[in-house]
Amino acid sequence: MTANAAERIQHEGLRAKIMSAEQAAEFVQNGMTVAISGFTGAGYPKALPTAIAERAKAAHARGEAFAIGMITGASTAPECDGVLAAANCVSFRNPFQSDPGIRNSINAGNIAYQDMHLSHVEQQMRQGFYGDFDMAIIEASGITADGKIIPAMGIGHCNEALKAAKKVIIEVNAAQNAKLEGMHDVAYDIGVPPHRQPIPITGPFDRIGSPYLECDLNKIVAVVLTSSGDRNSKFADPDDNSKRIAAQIIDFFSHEVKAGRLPKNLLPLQSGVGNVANAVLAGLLDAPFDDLTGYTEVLQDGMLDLIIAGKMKSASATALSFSPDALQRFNDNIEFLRDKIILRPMEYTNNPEVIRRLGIIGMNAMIEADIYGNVNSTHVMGTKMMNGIGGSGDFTRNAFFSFFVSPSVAKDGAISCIVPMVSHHDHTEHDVMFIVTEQGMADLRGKSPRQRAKLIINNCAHPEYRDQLNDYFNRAEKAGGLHTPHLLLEALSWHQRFVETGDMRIK
Ligand code: 0RQ
Repeated sequence: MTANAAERIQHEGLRAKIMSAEQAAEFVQNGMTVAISGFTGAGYPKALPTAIAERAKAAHARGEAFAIGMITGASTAPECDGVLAAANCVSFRNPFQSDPGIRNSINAGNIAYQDMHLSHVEQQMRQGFYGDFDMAIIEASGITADGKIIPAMGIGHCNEALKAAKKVIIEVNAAQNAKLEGMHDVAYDIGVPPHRQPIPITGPFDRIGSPYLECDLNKIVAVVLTSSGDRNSKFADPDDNSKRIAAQIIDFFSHEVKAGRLPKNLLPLQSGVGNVANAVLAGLLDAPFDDLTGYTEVLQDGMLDLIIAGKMKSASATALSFSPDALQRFNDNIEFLRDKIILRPMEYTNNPEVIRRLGIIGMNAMIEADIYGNVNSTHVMGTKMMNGIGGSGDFTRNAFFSFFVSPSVAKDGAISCIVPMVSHHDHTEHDVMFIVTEQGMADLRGKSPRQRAKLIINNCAHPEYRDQLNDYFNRAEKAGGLHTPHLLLEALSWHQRFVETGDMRIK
């Protein structure tokens, strides 16, 4: 990796547009809608957000308004979402975030946040109801002599952003490995109904596009050079709960292979964000499955290690989101990995058509599930936004197997992650097939609501909450029951009790 980012820009005309982040930020005006690259802490611009934040602070100091609407691929990092939120200059944000600063501003009502399925983002950008995209700010790892853009560690919505935006700023980051060139597969023109065509991905590693992003070069108003790493958050080492969750899923896979319902190398795996999801993949390292494949949106440490260990033969994702150690392993092994990892736009990684065709095994973490199998992935106590639904709905609804995983309790046992009724619905009982906690697993396939309730309470809930849940369910059945027994006035009382007393347990 070179320290001279200018060497990464082979196109003469674009070299002439190199300027400082502060100069480039002058193109960003109050009220603009800006598409910004970045997906789960990878591939986000490192310098422009700070320069825009400084512009905003100066404008605010003069008593002038300065705020932008901001559409990313997914979450970015403190030096993107964080600095912009701190400067109070984001009016609108979608589709997914995880930075504490922006989360607080969203929950305070200062940012209008639209939490949405990632597979919808590019399609909705094309539909035009966001208005014009004034600017796209895209991180790249280089620019070829003919002006093609070599993406960085994440693609997300970059292809659509470059197409939709009136003006473009490219940040070329020399800290990104130059050997990323060739690992991407950027397909365009999914088409608009009624002329949309099938996406020709019939295996997780099919290539259907080109390794480069492209745009009208006349739209590029600035090229900014940077040299700093992605967010690269460290994962917690898998704890006992995560290991128990992983072990149950792996046992279940063995059972399904034996029953002839899964091939020996399973089906392409999708794994969501977070420590538990990553731990499940770590568990597969020692499991008796080989030639695994991945078709996921974010590829984290667990999947990388499966590939390096020779357990997984290939994986497709839209972003690489690694801890610092895993990034080192990625860079050390990049020659080996180059023909085993493919990075695509999120419209393809998360496309329901492809997910259904490939028969993905979707594994996502949740905040809470209710006794009937509805899942809340996004809202703490029904009101506080955590991160967003991200791609969990794209996969859950369309997967061959859809798992939701979580420890059975949070906050030292004061919160049960199995509740009578979820305080916010992201995934309905119709889509959720398996719930797994460290206590056990509930296989909800082919079960009625009452059958599901018994399984979820007795297999998945923490023993401290089982009697309380059974008591709720039994009283709801006796009180008239019907198809899905509930005591409506009591259904959300567990959350209310936590809000009032700091504990869901009835003492
Ligand atoms: O709080 O941070 O204060 O300690 O939630 O919980 O158990 O560490 O779980 O890191 O795996 O994240 C659902 C948020 C889980 C994530 C969620 C508290 C708990 C802790 C984190 P602290 P854990 P994880 C593809 C898939 C939606 C998007 C998605 C997520 C914190 O997985 O955002 O799946 N998913 N995308 O204490 C109150 C409860 C709680 C609770 C846990 N019931 N009530 N707080 N916590 N359960 C990727 C993309 O789409 C980009």
